[in-house]
Parts: sequence; C-alpha cells; structure tokens
Amino acid sequence: MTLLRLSTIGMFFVLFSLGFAKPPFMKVFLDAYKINPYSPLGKARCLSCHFPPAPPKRNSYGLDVQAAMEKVHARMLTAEILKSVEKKDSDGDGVNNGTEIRKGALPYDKSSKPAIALTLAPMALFCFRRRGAAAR
Ligand SMILES: [Ca+2]
Repeated sequence: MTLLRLSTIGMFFVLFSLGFAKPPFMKVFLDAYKINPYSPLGKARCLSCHFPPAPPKRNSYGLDVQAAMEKVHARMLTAEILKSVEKKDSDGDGVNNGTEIRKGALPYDKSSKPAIALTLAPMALFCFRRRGAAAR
C-alpha cells in the first residue's frame, strides 16, 4: 500500500514537472511571433527548440537560442533574444530563422520552408517585366 502511494505521488511530480517545463519560454516564443497554433510551427510547441519526444535536448534552432541567451547571460528567454537569432539559418536551408518563423515554417527542419509562391514572387515579377519590355 505504501509503495503504491509513493508511486502515485512520484508519478504526479514527474507529470507535473513535464507538463510545466519552461512554460514561460514557450509563451515568450508564441507571443513574440504571434504564431498560428494550426501552422506546423504552432503544432510543434516545445519541439520548436527541442528534439522529440520532449525537452531537454535542443535542436539546431534551440542551440542557437541557447547560445544567444548565454551571450547576454540571460536565464529567461526574451523577444530581443529571439530577434537576435532571426538572421541565422539554423537548419542551413537557405532561409533565415526570422523568415521561416513568420511564415509558420520550422527553423530547425531543412524540409520545412515558407510557401514557394513567396520565394518565386520576385522571379515572376522579373519575367513579367521582361515580357512587357519585349512587347514594346
Ligand atoms: Ca532555415
């Protein structure tokens, strides 16, 4: 009976600590970028910075955020720290973190990029102008 009671109490503390691991970090991240909860990034939640199944091991974007926090000796994540890693390309896919996050893509996943229409828009405009110039 005592073992069962201790197991129950222990399980409660484990679940409690998992459920509330660094919630302020997540809130800062969601608030800073007004992330759509239905986008891939919104669904990723803690996995925006950590490898599955859950924290503490960080992915490439999480490591960049951690380095930025250590650089300013911060123990709490801020919007300014997040902005300081926006120009980086944590997953090396050629799109910087800020652009990926604002478009709902995953800054740690090479296969996740913002919608292609936005990437090709300047190219389409260039072709349209050339075609217009040739017609004159
Ligand atoms: Ca990227």
